[in-house]
Amino acid sequence: MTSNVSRWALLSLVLLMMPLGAWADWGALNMPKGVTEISNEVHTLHMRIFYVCVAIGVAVFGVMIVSMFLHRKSRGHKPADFHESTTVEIVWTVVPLVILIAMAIPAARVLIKMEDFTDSELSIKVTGYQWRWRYDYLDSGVSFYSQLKSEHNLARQQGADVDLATAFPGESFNGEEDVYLREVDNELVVPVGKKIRFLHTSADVIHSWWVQDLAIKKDAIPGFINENWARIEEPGVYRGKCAELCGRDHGFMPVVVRAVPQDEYDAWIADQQLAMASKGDESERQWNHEELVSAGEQVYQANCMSCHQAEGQGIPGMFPAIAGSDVATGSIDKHLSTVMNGVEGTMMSRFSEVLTDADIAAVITYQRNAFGNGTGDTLQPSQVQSLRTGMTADNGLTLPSKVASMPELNSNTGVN
Ligand code: HEC
Ligand SMILES: [Cu+2]
Repeated sequence: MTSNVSRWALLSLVLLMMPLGAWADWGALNMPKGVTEISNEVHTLHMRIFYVCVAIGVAVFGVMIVSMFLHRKSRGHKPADFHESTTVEIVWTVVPLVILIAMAIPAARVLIKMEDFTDSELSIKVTGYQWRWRYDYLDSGVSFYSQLKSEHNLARQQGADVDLATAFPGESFNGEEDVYLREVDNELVVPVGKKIRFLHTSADVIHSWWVQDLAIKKDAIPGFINENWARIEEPGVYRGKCAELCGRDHGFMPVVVRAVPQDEYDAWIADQQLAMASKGDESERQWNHEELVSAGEQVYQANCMSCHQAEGQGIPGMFPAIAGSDVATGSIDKHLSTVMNGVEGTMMSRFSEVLTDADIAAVITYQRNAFGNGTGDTLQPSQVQSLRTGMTADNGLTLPSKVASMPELNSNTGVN
């Protein structure tokens, strides 16, 4: 009997030691410390409560194992048969209560700190879309969309067969460097050392903006604004993703936050403002056909190619071809309204808010002339612009008249 017991004891010991082999990966398993004041406090809290749980586990299971061992039947032990011990009841109510209160106090302190948005130095509105993020820097007027980089989007459509070495020559996706499906076209650039307030909302379904290193995971709910803040202490690139099942492609809306020193940030903001201002001018001026086609190719590659494919051939049964498409070779009104408003209930989303007038004019001109479509048509940014502002064409340009009177387009700009 004794040898039986010791054999079991030995086996259990060996089994208990086995996870130690995985000890080296503990850092990857555990919650990261992150790079903000709050994320560090969250981490400390997490570790402290984890150790409390470990201590309780060891104590409870220890008492159980020891008493089972000492009071086993083979030693002739007789069970006690008392009822309603007031002392025991008080002890097992009071002890957990004290432990819970001891854990709740520091946790509440961190929660209150998380909700304290006073003295924030910068506000960024984060809006979720299927499937991209929009960032509005409320203090400087800079705003843009951020979505999965188009090369990654194209590669993922090859499914499990994708050969990353061919799709991304010269790039290796290993360990920490594994950024496959985690890169975006436009990164969220923020200054270090500043208290940044994030305002989370959504334009369609519920999303969730999750960046571990900032200890932020906040639901983005249409019609609501959720708040959060972060003061990033170290410059660097911090990655995250949408953590809500927001539709078919919810796994493909990564977040990339690039934290830079203040002077670099100021320079970046100035660049963005300049770029935005020149985009305004871009829609005023007349473009020539070649300019539109080549600009359109860029827009197409960044925004349309992932579905309609590189040669405009589409994916049969999923995404229609642009090559020889009735829409892209037929009436320009229909083409424009398809791109501006999307097609309700399909994957073709509305681009009127995502793209500038120049982008829309360019991509339409491109689609009407590339892939053998050869219509020879040119659409000017100013035509798209006047459409948006609900104007009709008295500027001598031929405006697609049907589109101009579409109520949906006009209400979009608030001009009815
Ligand atoms: C997420 C996938 C997706 C993306 C990205 C996308 N489209 Fe589409 N597009 C579709 C689908 C799906 C349809 C078919 C809609 C329908 O059922 O009528 C479509 C239809 C079209 C059509 C009409 C084609 C036809 O013959 O019916 C045009 C033109 C078009 N898209 C242009 C664009 C442009 C321009 C862009 C980029 C700015 C773009 N699309 C980006 C999915 C996409
Ligand atoms: Cu989402």
